[in-house]
Amino acid sequence: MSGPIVALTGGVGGAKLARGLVARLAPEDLHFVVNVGDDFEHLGLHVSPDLDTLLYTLSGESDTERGWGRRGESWQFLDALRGYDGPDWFALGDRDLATHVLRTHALAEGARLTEVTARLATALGVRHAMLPVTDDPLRTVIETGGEALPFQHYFVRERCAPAVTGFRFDGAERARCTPEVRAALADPDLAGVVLCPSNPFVSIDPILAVAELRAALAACAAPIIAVSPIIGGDAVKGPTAKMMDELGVPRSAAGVAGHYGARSGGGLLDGFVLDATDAALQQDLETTGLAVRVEQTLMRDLDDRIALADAVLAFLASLRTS
Ligand code: FO1
Repeated sequence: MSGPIVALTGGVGGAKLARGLVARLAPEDLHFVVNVGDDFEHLGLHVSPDLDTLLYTLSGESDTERGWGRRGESWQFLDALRGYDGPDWFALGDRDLATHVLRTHALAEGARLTEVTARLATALGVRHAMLPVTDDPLRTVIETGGEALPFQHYFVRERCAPAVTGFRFDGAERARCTPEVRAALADPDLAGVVLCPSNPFVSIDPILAVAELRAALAACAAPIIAVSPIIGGDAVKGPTAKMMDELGVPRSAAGVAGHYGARSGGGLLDGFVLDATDAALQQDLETTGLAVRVEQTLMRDLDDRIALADAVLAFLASLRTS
């Protein structure tokens, strides 16, 4: 490897590629910049779902069947909460609770989210840097025809049912990048940036909404690529495809590529990774100024994750030399 890679990631799809990258790159060669727009306060606890998804995925602690939370979970706290008629729409498992309690306590004592995340990661044996994009409050709000919903209310309580008309990233205009994120992107040896196959609207865009982050990407000489979260017109998981329909964005990998845009046309990306199912889109995408690579992007198991990580690293290497 010729220098470190920065990977921008949000939920489960991003964490799968992250797992593959971790298998290939040493901790000093890989930094994750993670969405905090999903964060919220629930029952006085600071919950950071995307940081937790990455933490549990990289430490082997994730419940892969449920798709969120910790494996081997028990639910005594939730049952007791129900006994008080407390808010049980957001399910906090007993083991998961330890993460939120510790995080909330450390933040109240004055720690930065970056610091408490590093402490949790180290304790669970994760050696690669998991960097929240900002330590400042940044909250995704889903605009619907009716009310505007805080992200978790839309996603978990309403099960993504309301039609989306737009997004707000409250706090983004005041949020600064953390010094750790700034340093990772300013590294003169930076070998590339990858936008993981996460939801572009609610996992990656809140990261990009931090002006300093966006400026750092625009200034970076290293290639920037994205991996499509859409395969054959559908999302592997989550509401990305539904959101595209509701927003009038073409529901295809090309819609995602167009959303980010080619650097040569004033957008963000130098390259885009398409699934083999969508190979027919390659030529059209290349005419927009993007380098395109066609790969098997569906990650069913660890081998798939590592194979996609290898393809991403080879793509970045080819863009560095071209
Ligand atoms: N997702 C659900 O669908 N239902 C839940 O009750 C739920 C609880 C939960 C608790 C802690 C945590 O870190 C995540 C949790 N998630 C839950 C997942 C999460 O809210 C979403 O998957 C992400 O925000 C979207 O990336």
